[in-house]
Amino acid sequence: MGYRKVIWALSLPVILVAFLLSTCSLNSREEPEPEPEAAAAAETQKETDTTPQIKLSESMYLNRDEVRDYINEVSKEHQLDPNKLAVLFAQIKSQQSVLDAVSRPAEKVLTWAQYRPIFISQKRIDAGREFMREHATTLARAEQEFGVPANIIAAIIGVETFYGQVMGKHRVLESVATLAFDYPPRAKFFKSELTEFLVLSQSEKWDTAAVKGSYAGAMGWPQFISSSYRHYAIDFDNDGQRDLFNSVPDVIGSVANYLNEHGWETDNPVAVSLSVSEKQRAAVNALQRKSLKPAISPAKLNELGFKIEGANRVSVMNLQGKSGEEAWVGYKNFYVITRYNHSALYALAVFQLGELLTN
Ligand SMILES: [Ca+2]
Repeated sequence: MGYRKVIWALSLPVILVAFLLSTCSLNSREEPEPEPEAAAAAETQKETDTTPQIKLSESMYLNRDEVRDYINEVSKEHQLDPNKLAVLFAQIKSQQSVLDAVSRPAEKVLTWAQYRPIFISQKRIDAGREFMREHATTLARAEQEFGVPANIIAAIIGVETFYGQVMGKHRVLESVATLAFDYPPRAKFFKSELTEFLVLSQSEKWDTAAVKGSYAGAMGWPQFISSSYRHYAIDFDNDGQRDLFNSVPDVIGSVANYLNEHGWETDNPVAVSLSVSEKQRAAVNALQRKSLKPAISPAKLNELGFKIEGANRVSVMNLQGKSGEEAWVGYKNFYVITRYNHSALYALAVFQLGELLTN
């Protein structure tokens, strides 16, 4: 085994050539045994090497059984070229910055008082109003077709990427592979997203290694992860392509389609703040649930003296705001926004920014 490992780790050109000439390397859990002609080819390759130099110490994915098994499986299952995949995986390495970022998402570590000003800023409000003016016709068309208000669509794009200005600098292939193979708590999810990305990338004819996004693989103006891109992105400017990186109409239509598909209720409310007295506080706090799903009957709130109407079930949130505790009631549409990002803070930021864009 040791000897074979040495062979396998000899140099990247050796690996690639051995790999390209010997497809059986992907069909076996064993370390691959370079075939004689492959070894010879590799020797020649060394002398007249024209391939880009990649430091082997930084590119170990192809050395790992689980990665080769993955390439083998995914290529069979989705008719992807295993050799092309191997070349792609030889170009990437595990990213510590991605592992650092995934373990401390803002939604998990910040209070509402800390989270809110990141997204509800005068600059983001002004830019959002400008965005709504500039794309009024498209937003109106999306609202008409999908029943989602223009200001909510604009607010999501504003919160996600400051209206297309900050779309992420990580290579999606590399960051998602890092999370798939080096972040055990969410390995299953990110392995599935990695596959979605490889399939999407092929069907959209992207340069797979070059596509950029967030540390978690979210892409374009609306930061769709690959599975969302595949299932919810639409061509809203009718040019025959779904392009969430360059086409604002496609972005607007896709966000509206996403919310619509997740159950947006046209003309129904999103959230309302509760003015809670000290006497009511404990009873209101007791209605908060861990799940974001609307599960509380409004009657329970109304018994406490509130007047909540227009829903069978709502959620109740108590958040640490700038001036103390803030209580909020979330409707089904609030829940739908959390399907975009599973966080009450996120949905409340979208809702409040949206309100400010129309005032
Ligand atoms: Ca398009």
